[in-house]
Amino acid sequence: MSEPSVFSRILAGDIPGEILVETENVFAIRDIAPQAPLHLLVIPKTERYRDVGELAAGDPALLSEMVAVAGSLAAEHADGDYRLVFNTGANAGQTVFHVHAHVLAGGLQEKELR
Ligand code: DGP
Repeated sequence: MSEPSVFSRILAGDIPGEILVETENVFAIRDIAPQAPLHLLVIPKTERYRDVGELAAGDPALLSEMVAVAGSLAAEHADGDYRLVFNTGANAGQTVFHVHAHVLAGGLQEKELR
């Protein structure tokens, strides 16, 4: 059994992190290194899926729930418009192999939209 991911440790309260929303299946936190005025992470509670490809193949309803939660958070914390980013693979910048969606919003600047 591998070690819990950093996100699971936040959910468990083992390391600090504000949980903005929690449902039966997903939760959301602020990214520790924000790249936009609003930068949240929406994360499934299960660590079973490493990336969005695995998640889409294995549990599309869970992926759908993540998208819905992202939209609700963007409406609650920004103007409702948002980017949803899934870094997939180390060469694309993925560092945590517990699938998560980056929600970027809040008056994005041109450099954030590239
Ligand atoms: P990615 O590069 O797509 O795997 O994104 C991982 C993100 O996780 C990265 O943007 C920074 C964030 N992150 C890593 N460690 C922590 C942490 O301890 N707390 C919080 N809030 N975010 C973290």
